[in-house]
Amino acid sequence: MLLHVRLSGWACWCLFSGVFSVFSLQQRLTVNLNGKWRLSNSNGSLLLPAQVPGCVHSALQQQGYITDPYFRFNDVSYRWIALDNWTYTTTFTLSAELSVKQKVLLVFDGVDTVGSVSLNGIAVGKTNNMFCRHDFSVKDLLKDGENVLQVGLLSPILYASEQRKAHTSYVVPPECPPGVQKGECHVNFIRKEQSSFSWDWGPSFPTMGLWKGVRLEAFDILQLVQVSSVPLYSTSHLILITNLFLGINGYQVKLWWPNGHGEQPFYRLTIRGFQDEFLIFKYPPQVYFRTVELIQEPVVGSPGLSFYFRINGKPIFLKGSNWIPVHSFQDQVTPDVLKNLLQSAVDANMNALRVWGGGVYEQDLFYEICDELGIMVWQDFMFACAMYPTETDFIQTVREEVVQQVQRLKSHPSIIIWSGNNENEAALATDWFDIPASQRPKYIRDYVMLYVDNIKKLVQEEDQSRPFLVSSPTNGAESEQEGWVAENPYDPHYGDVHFYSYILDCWDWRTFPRTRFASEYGFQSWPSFSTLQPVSIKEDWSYGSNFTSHRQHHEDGNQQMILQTALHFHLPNATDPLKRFTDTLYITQVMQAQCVKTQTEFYRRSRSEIIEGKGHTMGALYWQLNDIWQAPSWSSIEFGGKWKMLHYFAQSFFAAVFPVAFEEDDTLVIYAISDLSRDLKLRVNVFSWTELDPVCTLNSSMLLVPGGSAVAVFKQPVASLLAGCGNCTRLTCLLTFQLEDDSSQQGPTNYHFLCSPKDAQGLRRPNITVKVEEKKTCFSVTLHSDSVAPFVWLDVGNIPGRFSSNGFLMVSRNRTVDFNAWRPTSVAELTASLTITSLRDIY
Ligand code: BMA
Repeated sequence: MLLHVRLSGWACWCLFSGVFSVFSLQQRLTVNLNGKWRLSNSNGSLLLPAQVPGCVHSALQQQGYITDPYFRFNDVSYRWIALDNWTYTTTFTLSAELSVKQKVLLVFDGVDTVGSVSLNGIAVGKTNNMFCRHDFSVKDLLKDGENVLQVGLLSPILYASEQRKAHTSYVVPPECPPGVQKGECHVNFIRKEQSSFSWDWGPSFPTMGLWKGVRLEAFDILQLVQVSSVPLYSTSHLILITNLFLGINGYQVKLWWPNGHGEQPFYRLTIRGFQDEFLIFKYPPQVYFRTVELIQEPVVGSPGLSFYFRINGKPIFLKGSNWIPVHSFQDQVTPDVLKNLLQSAVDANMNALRVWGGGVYEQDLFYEICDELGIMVWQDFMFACAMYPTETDFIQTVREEVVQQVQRLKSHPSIIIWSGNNENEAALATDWFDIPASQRPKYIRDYVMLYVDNIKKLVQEEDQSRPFLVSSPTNGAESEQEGWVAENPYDPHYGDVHFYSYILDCWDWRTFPRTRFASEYGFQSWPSFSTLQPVSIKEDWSYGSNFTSHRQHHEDGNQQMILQTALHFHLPNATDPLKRFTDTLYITQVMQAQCVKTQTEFYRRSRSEIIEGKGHTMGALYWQLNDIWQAPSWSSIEFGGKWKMLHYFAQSFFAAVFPVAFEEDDTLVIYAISDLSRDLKLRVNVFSWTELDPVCTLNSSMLLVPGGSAVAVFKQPVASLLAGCGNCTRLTCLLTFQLEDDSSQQGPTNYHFLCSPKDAQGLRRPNITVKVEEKKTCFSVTLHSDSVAPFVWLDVGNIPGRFSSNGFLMVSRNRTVDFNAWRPTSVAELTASLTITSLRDIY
C-alpha cells in the first residue's frame, strides 16, 4: 500500500513528498543476501563462487577463469561469456524472528537482465529490465532450516536476437552496430545498458548478474518503501501537516546553488510515524530548496526561441561535459572512483554534467555527491541512437522503470532536467536508418507513443518540479509544435545542438554552429602510455598496430586525429618506435585540447550577443568526461582517473572569469567573460617565439563586465598591432593576455597564436630542467626553461595523481606546479618517473 504525503512549512515553499509507503507495528527485519553466491554456466562445466552485487565477467576474473577482460583483444576472446546462460545460487537459513513475520519480500535492487527467480525449486518471478527493482512476495515459499535461492540468467545477446525475430511486422533499427565496434546486435530489444553491446568509445561486454543488492524484508502490516521530496515554489500555498516536522524555523530558506554561484545548504526533514502514541517510524532525509526553469521564449533580434536554465531565478550558463558509464562492470565502480571523477569536474570549474542515455541511471551516491558539489545533472532516460519497440510488454516494463527511477531520484536538487532519449529525434528527422518514406508515419507514431504518451506523461505525474525534454538534441517547444519530430532538430535557433566535425579545421570558429545550447561536441584523443601499457604488449605500441586499430571504435577515428593534428602541427618523426608512439599519443591530446578549447570559447563568448540572428548560447557540455576502458575516445579523463591535457585546459576555459581571443577579418578581438560582476581591464603581452621576455605590452582601460556576460574589451587589426610591436610578424610572434582588477590578475592567462605552430619561426627545442620538492601536503615541481615552450606536458607515468596545471604555454623562465599523489611516493620516485614533453620535442 502506498501513502502519498504532501507537506510544507512556508508560505512560499511547499515540499511535496512523493511516495512513501508505510511501516509496521513491530520492528521491520532485513536479511542481507549479498556476499558469496555460487555461479554456474548452462552445461555445468563451470562452477565458481561469485560476489553479489556483481556480474559473471567479474566473477570469472576474480576466480582466475579469465584474465583482465580489458587486456588487448579480450573483449572479442571473451565473447562466449555472454553467449552462455548462467545461474546464481545461494542458500540461507531462516531465523526464528523472520519466520514469525506475516509478510516477507525478496527484494532485488537490480537484476541484469533476463532472469527467472526460484526459491526452494518453486518459480517466484521473472525479470527483463536491469533498471527496475523487483519485490517478490515469498512468505509462503520459505521453509525452516535451509532455503535455496536461484536466479537463472539468459544470454542477453540470444534474448535480444529472439525478441528481434519475434518482431516480424516491421524492422526496429539499427539491427547491428557498425563493424568497427565489434559489438552485438539488437540491443534496443532489451532494457539494459545500451552501450554494453559496444559503442563508438567502448567494448562489447553484455554483462549478466545481480548488479545491485539482494535482501529479504520482513514485516507484519506495512513497510516503508521510499521517501522522496521535491520543493515547489508557490506564492499561494500554505499546507501544514501534523506529525511531519520540518527541522528549521522561519520563512527564509537557504537555497541550493550550482557550483560557482553559491553554497549547497540542506535541511533535515524528520518524518515520524506514530500509532497509538508509540513512535513506530522515524526517517531523516536531507532536503534542499531551489527552483529550476527552462526558458524558451522569443529573443529580440533572433528568430526562434531562447533555451536556457534559470536556477532560483538566475540565468545560468551550463559549463561541463557528458557522463558515460564508468566501467563495463558496474560492480567495479567504487565510491572513490565516483568521487574522484566528480571532484575532477568541479576542479575544472564545471557546474553541469549530462548523464547520457546510452548508459545507466547512476547509483544514489553519484547524485548525492552532485548535490553536495553543486553539479547540475541533465538526466537522460536510457534510450540512445535507435528506434525502440512499442509492444505492450516493452512499454509496460519501461513504465515501471520510469516511475521507479523518478521516485528514486527526484529528491536530488542536482537533477535539473529529465530528458527522454539521446539523439532519437535526430535519428528519425535526418533518417539515419533509411526508413522508407511510406513507413515514416508509423515510426513517428511509435516515437511519440514511447517518449510523449508514456515517459513524459509518467514523469510529469511523478514530478512537477523540473522540466522535461523529449530528446537531445531537440528544438524543444518548436519540436513539439512540429509533432515532436522537428524537420531539423539541429536548428541553432531552438533548443540544444550536438555538433561534430572532424574534417573541418577546429581552429576556425566559423565552422561551429552558434547554437542556443551546445550539449555535445568534441574530438578524440589517445590516452597516455601509462594507461595503455597494462592492457597491451610491446608489439602493440605503434600507431599502425592491430591493437591501435582494434581499440578504435569510431570509423576512421585514428586517421581523423592525424589529419586534424596535421592542420596545425608537425607530426612526430622520431626514429625510435616507442618514442614515436608516445609522441603521437601526446600530440593527439594537444590537438583535442586545442580544438575543444576553441569551440568552448566560441560558445562562452556567444552568450550575450546575437549575430546574424543566432546566439545567446547558454550551455557548453563537451563530449565526454570519462572513459569506460583504455582506448581512444572523446574523454578528457582517462580510464583510471588521469587527466588528459583537455581536462587541464577545461580548468581555464570554464573559469568564472576568463578572456578569450579570436580573429574576424584579420582583426583581433578579445572578450572578457565573467560569471561574476567585476570592473576589469585587459593586459596583452606580445612575445616572440625566440624570446622569454615580452616584445611589447598593451593595456586597456577599466570596464565594468556585468555578471553573466561576455563583453568585447579589445579590438585591433592584427597588422596594426604587429606594426606597433617591434619586428613582429604573424610567424614570429604570439600573444598572451589576462584580465586584472585594480590590484591583481583575475582568472587564468590565455593565449592566441597568430599562425599554426608548425609555421612558427624561431620556435626552438627548449632545454627544460626540473626540481621536485616535497611540501606539506603535496610535491612541487619547478621547471626552468631557456626558451618559449608550447604545450608543456608533465607526466609521472603510473604514479597516480594530478598536477595543479599542465599542458601550459611556458613564456617565463621559471614555473612551479604542484603534484598531488593519490598514493605514497617520494621525491626520488617522482624525479625518476617524470618526463617533460613540449611541442618541439616531437619533431
Ligand atoms: C554522440 C553521443 C554518443 C557518441 C558521441 C560520439 O552521438 O550521443 O552516442 O558516443 O556522439 O560519437
